[in-house]
Amino acid sequence: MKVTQFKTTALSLPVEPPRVSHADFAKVNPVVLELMTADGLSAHGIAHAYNDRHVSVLKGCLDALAEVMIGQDVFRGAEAWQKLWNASFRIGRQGFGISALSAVDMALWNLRAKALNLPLSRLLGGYRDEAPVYASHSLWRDWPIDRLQHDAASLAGKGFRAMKMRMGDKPLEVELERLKAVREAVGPAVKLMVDIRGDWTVTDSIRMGRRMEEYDLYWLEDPVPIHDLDGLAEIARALDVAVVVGEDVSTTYGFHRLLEKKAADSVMIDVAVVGGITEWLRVATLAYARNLQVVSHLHEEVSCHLVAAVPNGHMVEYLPFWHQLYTEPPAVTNGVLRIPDRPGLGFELDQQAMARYRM
Ligand code: SMN
Ligand code: MG
Repeated sequence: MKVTQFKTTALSLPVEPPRVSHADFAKVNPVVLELMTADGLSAHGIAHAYNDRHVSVLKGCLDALAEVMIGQDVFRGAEAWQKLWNASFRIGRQGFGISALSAVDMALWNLRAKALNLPLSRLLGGYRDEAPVYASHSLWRDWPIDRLQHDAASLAGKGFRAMKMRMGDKPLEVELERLKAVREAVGPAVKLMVDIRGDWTVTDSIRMGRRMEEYDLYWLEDPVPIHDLDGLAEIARALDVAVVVGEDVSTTYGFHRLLEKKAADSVMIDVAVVGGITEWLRVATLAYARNLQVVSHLHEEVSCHLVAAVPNGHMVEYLPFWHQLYTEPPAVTNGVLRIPDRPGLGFELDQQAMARYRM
């Protein structure tokens, strides 16, 4: 079975309410890649930007890499990945270059699972048929304390058993007060995480990590910038609370360095940053060899399959950005996302919505 055609569609979707974490974003720009075969099968993968002006660059990378797949045997996945990797040399192996490669790899896996009439998670490993999620679509940096408390309690009321707050822009004492307020709002049973997006120093992180243990912090994410692997290792060594990093790390090579340095207690992998599903699974195996769990970053419609496929899959990040694009978007019940019993991703594009948001 060979790839005969492809189509890329650039979209512009509102993000409501606008999010403030490390950067403000009120827009998300998915570029959807659809791969087609001569037998009439088609399957999609997604890459995204957060800015209307950036999207043509991303679409250009995707068009250039998808082109390489014309005539590709769908069931020669490792060969396909290597061809994409070779072709990405001048396009770039970080940023939009690797996002584009990732989207092509995603679409290929989706196509394979559809051709075999299997849910993707089962083709990839089939460890279980559901994945626990954590709520990541609320509790932003600019929420006042009363809104933090209200939204945290409401998430817990909807059945979320884990949730993540954003921090990093305020004085440390203020951040502690905010964590305390959220802990009070949700009670002791809910897992609470904080994401700093690299805005603290090593000293801040160690001091704060220790004080946050009083509020039973479940993990501390990206306390310092990802390029400071020595700093991360120092923080991970000093703290009892788990240090989780990896959302900005691309390829097995990147994660190999991170793990060699012992810069993480648990690894976060973004399927659109790491190099697609092929590379996500390789990194999960690297982590498995060190008895580390893996969590996903974004893309819950793909990530749920990945976390459910591997024995060290821990949790799926739930941060819907483009649910409007699916006829039946991923739904969370009691803090768990059930893998659809449908072929491939099992989330199909709504072509009317695609037309509505097309740029
Ligand atoms: C994050 C990263 C990119 C976009 C939105 C949010 C954040 C997370 O670091 O982990 O969710
Ligand atoms: Mg993060």
